[in-house]
Amino acid sequence: MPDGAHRSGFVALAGAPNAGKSTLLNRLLGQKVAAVSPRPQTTRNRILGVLTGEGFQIALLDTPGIHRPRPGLARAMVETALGALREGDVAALVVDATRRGVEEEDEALSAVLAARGRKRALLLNKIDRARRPALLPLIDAFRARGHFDLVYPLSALTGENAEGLAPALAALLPEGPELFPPETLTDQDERKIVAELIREQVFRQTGEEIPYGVAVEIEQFDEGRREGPRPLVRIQATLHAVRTSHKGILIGKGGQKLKAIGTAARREIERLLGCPVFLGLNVRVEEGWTVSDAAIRRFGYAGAGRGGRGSRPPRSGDRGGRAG
Ligand SMILES: Nc1nc2c(ncn2[C@@H]2O[C@H](COP(=O)(O)OP(=O)(O)OP(=O)(O)O)[C@@H](O)[C@H]2O)c(=O)[nH]1
Ligand SMILES: [Mg+2]
Repeated sequence: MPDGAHRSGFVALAGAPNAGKSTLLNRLLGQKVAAVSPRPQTTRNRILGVLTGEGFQIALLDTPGIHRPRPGLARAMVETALGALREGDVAALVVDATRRGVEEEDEALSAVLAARGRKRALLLNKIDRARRPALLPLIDAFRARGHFDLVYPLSALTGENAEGLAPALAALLPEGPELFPPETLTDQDERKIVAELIREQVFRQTGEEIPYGVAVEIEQFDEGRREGPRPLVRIQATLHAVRTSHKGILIGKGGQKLKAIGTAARREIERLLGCPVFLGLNVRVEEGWTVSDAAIRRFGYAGAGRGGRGSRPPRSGDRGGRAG
């Protein structure tokens, strides 16, 4: 920082589904820790990424897209995003700059503006695809609805103008020491990232409502041979489908679909782990899990902030998660 003070704090990346929050997190960290897909509502958890630079440390929180949710998994996801906004020193609204204007019901904008006492940043993403003349009116439209301490256009995908973002965000943070050891990259352990990389391929390779009903569970993560002369990590994972009819689609004719998901996921996992991987996938049906509080918790999608426990009694639709 120019004034020589060390700055540190939390920056919550919030925005509508598909705005590019997770792409931005991966870009800023220089490593893929969050799943990215062309479909909205890919991210289900808060993901911490730590960016340690010259004179600053930024704790970035990637969050699920904020939208008007129905009960169940979607509601849990939006609550996770709102919780992260309350924790951040900076509430950063990530906006798809190719959009025409501020939509009347921009839930993400309202949530960011409601984060009182926080600094606010407007990050206009996807400028590689936006029409330049349309950017200023778009910025004006957002500014007319609330104050932003920083307005920053960039492309998380191509990296255009991305370099200056970290120092610009750091300038909004309070003075303070590092919050994490400088080598920290994320709070997601390898197993968790692996599960997300598999789920990402489900999002990329299946259509309609299929990916929204899938949770991925790592059953086995055997790294006994990771350091050996012929390194190999063996991973066994289960895709939990919300409906019996989805199971067949996930497996595909002659197992083709599951094979394609597994092959693409394995490539990403090998890049992450830096060694060859055996990936075994199987599909199980966990009927109705997306509307079961117990199952949502079991798959790790609830209680992202404090006090996420016990606030609601079990409901009759709750099957308690012993299916399959
Ligand atoms: N052209 C372009 N596409 C982008 C950019 N950033 C992200 N995308 C694409 O936008 C889509 C959504 O990206 P994500 O990073 O998954 O978006 P998100 O905001 O995390 O979405 P949710 O997790 O669903 O809320 C993907 O297809 C990305 O490749 C960008 O700067 N330019
Ligand atoms: Mg995301």
